[in-house]
Amino acid sequence: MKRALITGVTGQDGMYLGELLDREGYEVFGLVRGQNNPKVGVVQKILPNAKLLFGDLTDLGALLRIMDVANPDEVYNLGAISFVAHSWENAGMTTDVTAKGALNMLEAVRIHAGSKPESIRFYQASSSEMFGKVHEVPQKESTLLWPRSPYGVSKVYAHYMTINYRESYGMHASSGILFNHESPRRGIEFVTRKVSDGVARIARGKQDKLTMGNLAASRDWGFAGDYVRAMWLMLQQPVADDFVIATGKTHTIRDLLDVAFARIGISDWSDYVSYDKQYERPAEVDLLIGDASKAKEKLGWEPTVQFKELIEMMVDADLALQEQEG
Ligand code: NDP
Ligand code: GDR
Repeated sequence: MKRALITGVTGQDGMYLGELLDREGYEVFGLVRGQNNPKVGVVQKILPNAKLLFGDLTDLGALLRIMDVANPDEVYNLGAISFVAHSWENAGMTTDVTAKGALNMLEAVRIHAGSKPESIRFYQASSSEMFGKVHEVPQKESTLLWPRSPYGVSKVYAHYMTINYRESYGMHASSGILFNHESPRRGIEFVTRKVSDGVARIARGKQDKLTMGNLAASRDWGFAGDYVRAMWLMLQQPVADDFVIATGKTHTIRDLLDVAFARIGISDWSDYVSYDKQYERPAEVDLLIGDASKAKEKLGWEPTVQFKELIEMMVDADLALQEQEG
């Protein structure tokens, strides 16, 4: 039975990945931070077979202890401060967790693997935010990185550190440059879930309006369930490498509002959406659209869920949740 360690198991991707690895017959270990993490109950319900280990990405000693307990064949480093807007106000902490946390994890894997650095396969959760002020459309693995936030800068550090450990120590370390991916498990702070939740509340008469920031930004949105499959496929390759994972289609926040409101029968949402400057960012990433042809060719990976279906799935899930809550 293969063993896998997931950092960030309490996050959106951690839960989907844990389910996939469980189906594939792995023994799954998940890193959980904090002394009383409120998401433990949810994870235990979704991943009843997973073993939860307690520690923090900023604590190398804890990570070394966790590596001893889990003794994994594969490590998926998904843990991060992942909300871009939050990263300006918490730049130091974002650097400690999202950048140096990845270094700590690479070190823990390198030290645990000893004389066989290639024996543990490592996945780093890199991001399309590394492209930032884009220098090429669409963005691919070789596109110049120009991050626009403390989060993006931290991800660039972790990305190059992963490549550096592969080149310096011969580790089987891969980076997935994943574009935005969403699901009903997406955190409420991110724009898709904020909209699906808000629209469901408006439909149920619990909320009057949605207050939003920049509606002109474009994102390449896919489904998280598809994207964790790409992570796993990367670690099944004989040689470690870096891959862009994306749908190749881009939509604005306005398009997102169109689809979400249409799902509850509202075609003109202008009366239901207001603007607040607080949701604007000090520097914006205007346009993201990925070219995942390398992943298609080498991993056989393709997305199965398109934008409209994804947003409708999220609105339907939030409508059901509102119904349950009464
Ligand atoms: P989430 O924000 O849902 O999950 C982040 C996870 O990191 C949570 O489990 C969180 O724990 C954990 N974490 C935060 N700080 C620490 C810490 N100090 N020590 C240990 N764990 C910590 O993110 P997603 O699931 O959406 O994303 C997974 C990864 O992929 C992240 O690294 C993200 O940056 C990256 N990514 C995501 C994309 C997306 O569109 N979703 C696209 C590209 C990259 P807790 O629950 O306790 O807060
Ligand atoms: P992003 O996701 O920054 O792309 O990072 P987010 O959903 O937060 O923002 C997407 C775009 O929507 C605009 N926007 C708003 N965003 C939020 N959150 N709230 C609003 O009210 C709002 N109004 C407009 C933003 O300005 C932005 O342009 C996500 C995270 O999952 C990262 O961890 C990951 O690396 C990248 O995707 C790829």
